[in-house]
Amino acid sequence: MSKVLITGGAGFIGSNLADRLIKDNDQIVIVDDFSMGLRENIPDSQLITTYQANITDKVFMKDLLLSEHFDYIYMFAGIASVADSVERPYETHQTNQEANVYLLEVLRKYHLPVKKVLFASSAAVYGNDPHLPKLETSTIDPLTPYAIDKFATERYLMDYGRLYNIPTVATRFFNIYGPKQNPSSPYSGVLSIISDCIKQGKTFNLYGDGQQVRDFVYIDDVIDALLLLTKESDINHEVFNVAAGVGTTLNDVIRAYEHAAGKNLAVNYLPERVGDIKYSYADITKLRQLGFKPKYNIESGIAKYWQYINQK
Ligand code: UD2
Repeated sequence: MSKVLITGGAGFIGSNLADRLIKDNDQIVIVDDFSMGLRENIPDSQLITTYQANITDKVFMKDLLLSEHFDYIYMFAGIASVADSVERPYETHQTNQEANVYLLEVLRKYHLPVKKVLFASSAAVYGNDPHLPKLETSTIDPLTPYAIDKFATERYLMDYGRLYNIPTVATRFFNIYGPKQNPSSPYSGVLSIISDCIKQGKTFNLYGDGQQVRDFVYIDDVIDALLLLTKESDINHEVFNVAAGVGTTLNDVIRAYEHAAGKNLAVNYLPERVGDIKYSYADITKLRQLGFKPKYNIESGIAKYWQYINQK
């Protein structure tokens, strides 16, 4: 039984992690401002305490860290929309970088003992470099405030880790999909939007020709990776790609979804999104070397996701 903090715990990844951790009888504290996360995502359990707060609230965060003494900290809170970071670079920076550095600073200043701190970074740090697949050692070219903040926070995690002896690790997430992903924004994960369209019989707006490639990874595999990097290994001060390690075109994803749902998706083709990356997929050798083995491919992952969506 551990004491765990999940910032952004009402969001897609954080709430799925909470689902898994309550099975270990962990005591979980969730901090979320509910800007994208949903209350209904949080499992109903006495093991969970939820605070509606923004991670930029320094007084709140400091008091929480000093009073609770967490074993594991998962830093998932953030403004997830790349477009939003382009519109509001300074404000999103406060959340996506500054607040995270402050959390590390409290750990350092007060010598708080932690077993592991994990930060959720993104494949966005690789930018548009054409070399594929993306390796952790590939060129870094963050092209937006979002990507810059993700990369800078990664570096802070690594440096606070090494300089002040705090066990830290960062994950570069590729395209995660599965239950509890909120489809409400145009910048929500494309599979949550496709699910919503298929379920409601709505037309899907496809930006580009559908030949763009992404590395889609099912949420259960991501949770396995997170546990591997925190509770199940002493790996420290390293960055890992978290993906399935397979590139799939958006057209193939749609075909797989139609097959799983037994329904056709109405598609409206629109021009490519400005700044959209054409090809992105990961080399996951580094994570595999720790024992990671994705259980789902795109067909089985979508089939499981559809089962959930259809029953909801
Ligand atoms: C993902 C991350 C983003 C950032 C980026 C870094 C998600 C949700 N977003 O963006 O935060 O880390 O990677 O590279 O994981 N599309 C449509 N119609 C729609 C929505 C999307 O055609 O209604 C297309 C979109 O133009 C893109 C593809 O689907 O080509 C995937 O879009 P996405 O927003 O799910 O993910 P991505 O890779 O752009």
